[in-house]
Formats: sequence, C-alpha cells, structure tokens
Amino acid sequence: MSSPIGRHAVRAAPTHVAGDPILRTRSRLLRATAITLLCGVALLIGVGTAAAHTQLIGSDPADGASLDTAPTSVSLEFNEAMQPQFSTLTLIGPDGTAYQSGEVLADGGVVSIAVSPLGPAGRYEIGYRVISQDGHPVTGSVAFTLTAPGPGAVAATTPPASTAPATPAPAEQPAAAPVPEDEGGAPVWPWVVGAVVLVGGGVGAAMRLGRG
Ligand SMILES: [Cu+2]
Repeated sequence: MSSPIGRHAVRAAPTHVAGDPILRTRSRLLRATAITLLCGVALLIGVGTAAAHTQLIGSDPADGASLDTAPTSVSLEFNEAMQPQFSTLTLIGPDGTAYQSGEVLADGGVVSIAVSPLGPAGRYEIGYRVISQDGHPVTGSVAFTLTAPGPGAVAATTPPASTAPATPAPAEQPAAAPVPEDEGGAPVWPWVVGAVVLVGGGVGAAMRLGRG
C-alpha cells in the first residue's frame, strides 16, 4: 500500500533497458494466450468457429437413452472426418470401471469402440477427446442408462455360494517385521558434509589461484 508506484518504477526501468527480446517474447506469449482464449470462448459460445471445430452430432446409444440391453460397442458421430489415431473414447460405468475395449475405429465422421460386457445397471458415460481439423482438441461426453445389469455383472454380483462357514482370517497374523531404522542405507549427511568441504576447498583454491 505504501509506495507501489515507486517500487514499480525502480523495477521496471532495468527491465526496459535490458531488453526488447524479453518484451518481444512476452508480447508473443500474450498474443498466443489471447488467441487460445478467443478460440476457447468461441468454442464455448459456439459461434464463428463452427467450421473450425469438430462438433458432436449424434451417438449410439443416444445421449440420455435408457437401455435394457447392454450394447457391445459405442459410437459417436461428428461433423467432420475423424482420425482414429487422434481420437480417444472411454466408457465408464456406474462402478467406475472402464468398459471400452480395443482400438478406436473411424469411418468418416463416426468413431466407435468395442466395449466389454457391461456390468451393473446405472449410468454409463461415453467420454471423448478428438482433434479438430484446426488441431485443437475437443472433449465431451454423452451418457446412457442401463436399466438392467449387463452380462458382465453376473460374475461380479453372485459370488460362489460356499457350503463351509466362512473362516475368519487368523487373528494372530504375524506382525509385519519392524522396519529397521537404517533401511535406506548409510546416512546421507557425511556425504553432504564431504561435498560442502570439497566445494569450499575448491572455491578457496580457485580464489587463491586467481589472486596469485
Ligand atoms: Cu480452435
């Protein structure tokens, strides 16, 4: 609060004298940042860059769909041709498991990926990250609801019924061996001291040589 102007002036003067390169780099950075921001804002607003930025125009399953049969693949349709090597698709289930399987396939604007047998009923989210033709990544997601457990849920939800009473794990597990204090090896400090002594000696010798 006291004297920001004075301190600013003192600091700014040498910077200005020292270098146009710094200022030039900074303005280049600012310009790049501004362009990136504009692109992002345009993307958010959805104007001006419709031609430049990929847009999702459909999906299978559709966004918000309710299915009683689990799909074996998911696909997304975009408004321009997609490159499979630059496209990422994920399918995350209500249990947090990633169900996408194998490689992304692309056919024109449609990218797809196989999915392993879906698990519990609930919300499944298809996430995507693709690259627009202007090189900018576009990400998003659509979701569908599986109203009945998928084929992958059977194994997980019905553990084999065991006839024997569950045997509790032995209570007297041998305690983990205490970790010896010097597990990490020899202490480090002698090396640090040694290094300081060496460097100090070297500097001293160099100064003596420089003087003589
Ligand atoms: Cu862009």
